[in-house]
Amino acid sequence: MTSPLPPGQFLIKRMPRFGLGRFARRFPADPSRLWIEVGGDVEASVQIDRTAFEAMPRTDHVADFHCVTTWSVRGLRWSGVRFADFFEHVAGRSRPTDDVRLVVFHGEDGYRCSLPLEDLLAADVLLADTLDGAPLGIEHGAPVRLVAPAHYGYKNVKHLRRIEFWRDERHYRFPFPYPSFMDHPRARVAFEERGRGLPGWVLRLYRLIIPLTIVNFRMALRRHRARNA
Ligand SMILES: Nc1nc2c(c(=O)[nH]1)N[C@H]1C(S)=C(S)[C@@H](COP(=O)(O)O)O[C@H]1N2
Ligand SMILES: [Mo]
Repeated sequence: MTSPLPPGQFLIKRMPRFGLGRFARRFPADPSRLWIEVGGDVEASVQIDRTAFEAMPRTDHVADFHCVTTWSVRGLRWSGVRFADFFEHVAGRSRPTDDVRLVVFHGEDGYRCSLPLEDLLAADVLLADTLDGAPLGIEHGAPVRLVAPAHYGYKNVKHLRRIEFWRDERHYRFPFPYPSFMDHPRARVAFEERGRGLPGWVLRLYRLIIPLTIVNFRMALRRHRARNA
């Protein structure tokens, strides 16, 4: 695995707990409870619990991970359900309208992000519940997170609680108070689609906030663990 890193990225050894500052202090109430609601432009909403999730075909996938702020980690070993298989299962039960094309992922911490359905059907896109052979911890998105390695980290929503299928963008907004330029509709790492309306290399400036963000997220996790000990 010595292929060059994508444009503007640099390598770090260990995956930190990371995200937008507003979500540093928010955690799932019960990270062991797998419960995903499926809704949007569908005929019927459905709920996926652990039993339903575990009945779907499982896949392993090794991938690098690239945060939009320019850090990357290599060779993460995820396992879970391929999004395409999940979609086939839920589409059968919830019957989305034929023209859905946008999927919105909601985390229990209030974070949300969207990707085109077409991008999510790629074979390397997973709903992952394990990382490097162990159940996903709260730092990396328990109970289940999206893993879409061709897209920047911010599309890889953690603590999944709700997935919506929509015909258009009307029902979606990047979480307040973050400006929409921070959210590219596809955010493909290979094309440096870091944000919308600005060349990707300009947003390499995000690099400046990495150290503070890592410390902020680490301390918030430590306090959370102390409170729940
Ligand atoms: N629910 C939720 N998902 C999220 C975030 C978040 O704050 N909350 N941050 C995103 C960002 S910006 C990144 S880089 C990755 C970080 O994943 P990690 O904490 O496992 O390293 O999660 C993404 N998914
Ligand atoms: Mo990120």
